[in-house]
Amino acid sequence: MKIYDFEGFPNPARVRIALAEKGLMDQVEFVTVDVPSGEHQKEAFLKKNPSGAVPVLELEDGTTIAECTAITEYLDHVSGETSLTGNTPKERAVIHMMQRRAESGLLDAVATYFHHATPGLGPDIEGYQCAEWGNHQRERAIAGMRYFDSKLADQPYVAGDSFSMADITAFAGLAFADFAKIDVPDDCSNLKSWRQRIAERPSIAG
Ligand SMILES: N[C@@H](CCC(=O)N[C@@H](CS)C(=O)NCC(=O)O)C(=O)O
Repeated sequence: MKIYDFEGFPNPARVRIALAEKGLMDQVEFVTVDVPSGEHQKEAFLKKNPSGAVPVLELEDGTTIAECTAITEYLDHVSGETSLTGNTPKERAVIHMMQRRAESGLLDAVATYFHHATPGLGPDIEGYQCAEWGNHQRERAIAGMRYFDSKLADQPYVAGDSFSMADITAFAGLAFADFAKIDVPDDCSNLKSWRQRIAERPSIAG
């Protein structure tokens, strides 16, 4: 299988963590899509993902799968026992719910701030910007951090007792927040210690 991505960017990082967690790194060929130069907006890549975003997984039969959650579902199921997306109906539902909260309320909120209220990827890439909307999303991201801090007061991982896709999304959200210069509030000690613990996982620490 191939992964089209740009190393170091937050959404590609989610899939790279999932691959490492599943021990699948050596089964993947990475193809760089030069996002800072706008390659993701060119026709050749839009045929693989009309959203013009990385990462994209391409299977041997040519099937292309975009969206980190869909790619992670595939990786979690293709290699035997699932470990990132849950086993029971309840686990699966809670993981998806918390993943979506991390995506919408943290990672995507930071991304919207970055693309709208900062120079983002530069004038050639950022076709439309609305600073007011971007700054509102910055506040949403900070509220998201506080939400996860409160959840992590009572449980070790974002979706409960086990590491999951929801932790990966929240971790990538905080990495993007660092890049976009949105600080985790000082009093979010649960979130900070969770982050330290997650950063020590071999899939991330290397
Ligand atoms: N919801 C998508 C988000 C993908 C995404 O936004 N990727 C960023 C890189 S971190 C991108 O390709 N951005 C290009 C752009 O915004 O022009 C996913 O889960 O894969």
